[in-house]
Parts: sequence; C-alpha cells; structure tokens
Amino acid sequence: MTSNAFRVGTVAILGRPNVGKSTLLNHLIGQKLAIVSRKPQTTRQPLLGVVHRADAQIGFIDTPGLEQRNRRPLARAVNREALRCLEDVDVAVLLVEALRVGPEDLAIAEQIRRSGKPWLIAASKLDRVKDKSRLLPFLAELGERYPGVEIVPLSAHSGSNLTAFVEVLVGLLPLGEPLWEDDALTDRSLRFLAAEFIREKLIRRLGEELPYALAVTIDLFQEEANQTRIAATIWVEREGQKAIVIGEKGAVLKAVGMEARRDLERLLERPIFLETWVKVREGWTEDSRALRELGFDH
Ligand SMILES: Nc1nc2c(ncn2[C@@H]2O[C@H](COP(=O)(O)OP(=O)(O)OP(=O)(O)O)[C@@H](O)[C@H]2O)c(=O)[nH]1
Ligand SMILES: [Mg+2]
Repeated sequence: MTSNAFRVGTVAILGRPNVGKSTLLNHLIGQKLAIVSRKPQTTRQPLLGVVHRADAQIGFIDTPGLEQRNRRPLARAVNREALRCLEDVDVAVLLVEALRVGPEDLAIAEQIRRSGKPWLIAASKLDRVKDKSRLLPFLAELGERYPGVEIVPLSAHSGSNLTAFVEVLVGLLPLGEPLWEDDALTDRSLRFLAAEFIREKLIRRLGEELPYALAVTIDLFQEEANQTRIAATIWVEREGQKAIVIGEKGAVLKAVGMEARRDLERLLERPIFLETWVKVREGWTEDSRALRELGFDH
C-alpha cells in the first residue's frame, strides 16, 4: 500500500513574461508573496513558495519571464536566473496563456523538454476565454505537439482547476521525507519581500520604460517594540527618472510608500514604518558590477 507515501519536491513555473506565473504562485500558497503587474519581466529573481498537504510538500518556484530575444544585460541576467531554476528542480511547469501560444512559448517548451525533467503544460487565464468552443482545439493541438505531456487549463483569478493542477503535480513528485518545516512559506527574507513590494507599486504606477531602470534595496529592517522600521532606496538610472519616481510634490513616492506599507503590514501582521529614498546610479542595468551588487549573478 502506498496510501501513506509522502511526496516532496520542487516545481519551477516557467514561461514567457506576463503569462501569470507570479499570480499563480500567490494563489497556490494562498498569500501574496510574488509581485504582479501587467508589464513584462516584473519578476527578476526566483521565489520559492511552499504548499503543504497531508500527503505532500510542493516547493513552487516562481521564475522571471523568459525573453528569448532581449539582449539587454539585465534581461540576460534575469533569463539566466530562470533557466538555472530548471536545472535545480524535480518538475517543470510550462505556463502559457490559453489560446495564445506562440514561438516564444514553444522555444521554452523545447528548453524544458531537453532538460529531461518530468513536466506539464498549464494554460492560464481560463477566465478570459469567452468562447469556450475554442479551448478544445487549442488543447488538442498542444497535445499533438507534446504527446504524453499533461495539459491543464486553469485560472489563478477564478481558482478554477487549481486543485486538479496540484493533484497532477503531486503525482510527478518523488517520494521522500518532508523538506521544509510545517510553517515554512518561502526561502526569501522579509527584506527581500519588502524590496519587491515597493518595486511592484512603482512598476504599477510608472510608464512603460521606467520599470526596467528600477531597483530597490533595503538599508534598514529593524524590529521595534510596536512596529517594524524599514528604510529603502529606490535606484534609478538618470536624474530625470528620479523626478518621475518622486512625482509632483512627492506625490508618487508617497503613494508608493503607502501602498507598499499596506501590503507589508498584511504579510507581517504588525505596523510598519517605511521610509523611501530615491538615488541615481547611472547605467546600472548595463553594468555587471552594479547588477551583482543589486542581487543578480552576472
Ligand atoms: N484574467 C486573468 N488575468 C491574470 C491571471 N493571472 C494573471 N493575470 C494577469 O496577468 C498579468 C501578469 O501577471 P503576472 O503574474 O505578473 O505574470 P508573470 O508571468 O509573473 O510575469 P513576469 O514576472 O513579467 O514574467 C497581471 O496583470 C495579472 O493580473 C488570471 O488567471 N486571469
Ligand atoms: Mg512574475
């Protein structure tokens, strides 16, 4: 009998930018850990989120969206981070958008296939598919392309099919002893999450190009009697960008700080005192040393 067999392992969620990898991670673990926006390559560094079940532990890894053609140093460093995750995990999930599969998705599928890992395809944003009759042919075509690979349509927003998705994954995991403590949620520090939450608010408020030029570091993270005190620096590449981030009479920075503080208070379950500063570091997205210092292996 294998009824009390425990399965445990890591699962990388891979895919092109914007397909909903981070949103899916948050919904799977039932908490906001990963940052989400409409802009591509919102996620820059992998993030682990652990799902605990009576019969399994699944360590989901949200990865940065893979951009095949982007040659910018930052994008290349980010791509490398994502592909490294593929090497380290037990199982890979290729996340594609339902009805919207193109050459970029197929190129990632090829990379996963070559890795030799067990994998499956999940088709996201099912709630957006208005004409359901298009779904079957779409799934059938993917099925023909990748025989033997399970394809699961799902929606993080509506929650539909998430249980079935997790069930299929558990079946692909190796047997083993629990890897994480019962209450483990992630391997990232609260400092990291704080910096990410601030970056999310900035990305959401600012125009198309600016998000690429932004990084956030935490200078102080201090537990005090009644609150946690956090000081953060927002790095931009040019003086002009600094003015945009600050906004008229500091309005943008103030709103960003308030929104990030609210998310952090929900996560930490205690009051936060958050201070933010904006500094210019010219050309950091092109400079390997700066990229390293800001947390990217390059
Ligand atoms: N309608 C709908 N929208 C979704 C769903 N999942 C994600 N989105 C939206 O898709 C956009 C991108 O979501 P993210 O989770 O940031 O996508 P990502 O794949 O992590 O993107 P990168 O980090 O840039 O690679 C956001 O605007 C989400 O709100 C879903 O299930 N339904
Ligand atoms: Mg993401």
